[in-house]
Amino acid sequence: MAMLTCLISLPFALSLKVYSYFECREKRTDPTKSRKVKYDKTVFYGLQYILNKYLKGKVVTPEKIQEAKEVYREHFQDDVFNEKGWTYILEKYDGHLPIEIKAVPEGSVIPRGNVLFTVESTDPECYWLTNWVETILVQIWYPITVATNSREQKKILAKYLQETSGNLEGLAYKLHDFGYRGVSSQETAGIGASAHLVNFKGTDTVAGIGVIKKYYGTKDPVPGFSVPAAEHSTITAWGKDHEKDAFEHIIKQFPNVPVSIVSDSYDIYNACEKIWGEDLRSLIVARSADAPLVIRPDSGNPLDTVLKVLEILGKKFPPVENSKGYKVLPPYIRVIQGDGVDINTLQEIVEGMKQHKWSIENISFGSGGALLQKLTRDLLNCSFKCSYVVTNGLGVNVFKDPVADPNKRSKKGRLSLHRTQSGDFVTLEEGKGDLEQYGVDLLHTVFLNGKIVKTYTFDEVRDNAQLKEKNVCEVQ
Ligand SMILES: *[C@@H]1O[C@H](CO)[C@@H](O)[C@H](O)[C@H]1NC(C)=O
Ligand SMILES: CC(=O)N[C@H]1CO[C@H](CO)[C@@H](O)[C@@H]1O
Repeated sequence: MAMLTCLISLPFALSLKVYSYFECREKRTDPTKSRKVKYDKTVFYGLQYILNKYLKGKVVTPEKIQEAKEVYREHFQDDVFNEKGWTYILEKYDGHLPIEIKAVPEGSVIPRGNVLFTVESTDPECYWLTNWVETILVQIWYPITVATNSREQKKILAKYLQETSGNLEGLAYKLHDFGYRGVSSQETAGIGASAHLVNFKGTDTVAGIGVIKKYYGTKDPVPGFSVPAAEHSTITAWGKDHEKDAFEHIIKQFPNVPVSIVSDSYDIYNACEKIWGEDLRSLIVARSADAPLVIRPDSGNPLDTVLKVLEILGKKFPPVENSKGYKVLPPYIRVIQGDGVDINTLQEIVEGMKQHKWSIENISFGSGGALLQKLTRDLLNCSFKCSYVVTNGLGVNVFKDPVADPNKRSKKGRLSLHRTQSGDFVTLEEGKGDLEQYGVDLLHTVFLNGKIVKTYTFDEVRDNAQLKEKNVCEVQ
């Protein structure tokens, strides 16, 4: 498919270079469909993984050429495979790809509509390679989208945490990744969980830790943490009449660390009121602030359930009022809501808690499918387009501008990304960035002729994506 696109759209045999770019197209405000979350900016993350895993080093071999040739012949019922081109790469470059990729630093938070990376062929014989790598590179939409959506949720949490407690303590642990089983594959789990960890530190999707350690590296031994937790079978296996015994057994097993216990196997309200609030009360109040009981409801309307659970717990374990005038449960007891949490319900729950005068400092959230899987490339309009070619030694700016959708107009010519004096980002088209007045180009060469020439540690990625105070105010 990629090969056909480039042969059909760029058929000039004398083309010497093809230059393409990736962006998350700017959304235009459509008053009829105003989305609650605007996603004005995106977190650039995940290119380093793709380059390391799929594009660096000797990726063309005689065996792969042979195999592709056979598959293509059957697949297209024609000999369209570019055997000569691939053999040229194998012989001249020992199977390394003669392309250059320039990108913004990983973790950068860039407004939609700006160039994020560019790809160009570096050998006139291999002008066709640029569009060959398009499909795999565009898969970066996924880590970008997970990291962006997770960061928007962090903004919401930061805003309400600040308002209801006066500080941002514990923010990095407020949204825990519950998504492992809800994703399509092991690879998706690794990439998606690592993208969430750009913003947060709580995860049960341990595959993300492996991805970060292998492809980025961190100063800490691990970039994400979790706590012992009960799931339904560890409660229900005791039988319906023994929920209390199950609870008691688990909290006694973990006296010195936080322990999360799912409490809705039969009746979450009864569990909070009678079992936790009466039968086991003395065991709970004896726990320290470092080893609280974390009660996990897991069914019902998320907002109603959270409010009712807090109200019941508040009667049994009287809350204190914090400096901002919001109620906080005692340090030995917390709540985690991990069911039905997406960016919209999250906003509703924290708003509802605020209205009912509950601080969000001692509640946290878990999110699974909505965090890692319920996302598509359309959310941020991620796209890859050719903007410049050199043919017969002559550079030509190219672009598309479809009559049916002006939003899909693409950029022209060589591109560069700059910061203006007011701190905004601007993409310069048609090679204008070469003029000195715009300051340095923020796109750096990360890949050149088969080698990765610039890398980022996960700590740098996190630093680049960090929330600033003004971001918290962006939440409506
Ligand atoms: C982004 O994608 C959505 C969904 O496909 C579409 O409705 C919208 O027009 C696109 N916006 C732009 C700027 O391409
Ligand atoms: C009163 C109370 O329990 N406060 C705790 C709420 O959570 C924060 C952050 O996890 C703890 O430091 C407080 O002790």
